[in-house]
Amino acid sequence: MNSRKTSPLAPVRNARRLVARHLASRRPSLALVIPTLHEAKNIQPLLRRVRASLDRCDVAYEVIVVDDDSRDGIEDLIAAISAQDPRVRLVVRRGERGLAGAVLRGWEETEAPHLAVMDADLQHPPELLPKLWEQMDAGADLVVGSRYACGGCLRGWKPMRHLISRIAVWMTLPVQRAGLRTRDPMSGFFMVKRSCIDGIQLQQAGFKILLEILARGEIHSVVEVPFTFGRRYAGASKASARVAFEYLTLLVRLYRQKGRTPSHAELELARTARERQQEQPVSS
Ligand SMILES: Nc1nc2c(ncn2[C@@H]2O[C@H](COP(=O)(O)OP(=O)(O)OP(=O)(O)O)[C@@H](O)[C@H]2O)c(=O)[nH]1
Ligand SMILES: [Mg+2]
Repeated sequence: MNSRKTSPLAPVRNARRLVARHLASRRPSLALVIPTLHEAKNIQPLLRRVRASLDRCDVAYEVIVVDDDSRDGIEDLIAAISAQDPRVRLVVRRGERGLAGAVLRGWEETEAPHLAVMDADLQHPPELLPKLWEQMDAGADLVVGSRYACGGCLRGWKPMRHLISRIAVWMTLPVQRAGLRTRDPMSGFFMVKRSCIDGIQLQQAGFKILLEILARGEIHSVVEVPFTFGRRYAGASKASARVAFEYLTLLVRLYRQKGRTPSHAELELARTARERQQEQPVSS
């Protein structure tokens, strides 16, 4: 006789697992990448909230955590979650570092037509994901979770960090395209259509991947969704002098390339011409 007692919650858990497996068999339309470096303490609460939020949206999604070989137990934590919900998976990069590179690697791992990114330390509220998706689904090319849009704010920052951040944003104005400017071009919380960045070689170093997408992507519409940037839940910040240096390097490169990237108006003209060509009847 089997003397092991089964938990009364076991049928509920099994049913949840079956639902997750069924949902995972759908082709993902949205892939959310979460870059991690020593974030094991944050990953479980984060993934719980991310899944609860995205489950409320009518979208087939997957979550790809890209870890740079932290060796802090994150592999086991994610293996346990993936066993329940195959929509969550882990990619470990060995011998590589860099937030932007990790995000690009995660996006390479998926064929989803909509790509997203958020930090792992819960400074980006997972509960905002449905709002971002709503705008994507309505047709925006790029949707930015914005700390500086009307209604957004920063919690717990020292005045000096606030000032530096404001100056850094102000320095991006010349490289942002007129008509497509966002108030938070350095946000790490956004969604973008894959087709807008397909074929563009983006910089692997540094933190500020959004700025480069704004400056070089084939973007026609940007929507900002305000949010409150909270405090890190656990663990230590990875922002450093090196990150600031990499930001300045990127900015200099974008200033130099400015004349060579099409403006918003030029992109619109090219799109209209393309649409007209497609509309023309094929003559026999
Ligand atoms: N894979 C990978 N992820 C990274 C790397 N550097 C940072 N991250 C992740 O990128 C996200 C943002 O890093 P944070 O340290 O939170 O940077 P921040 O939010 O600008 O700084 P704080 O406000 O001080 O937290 C977090 O999820 C980090 O774990 C890296 O080299 N590789
Ligand atoms: Mg952070």
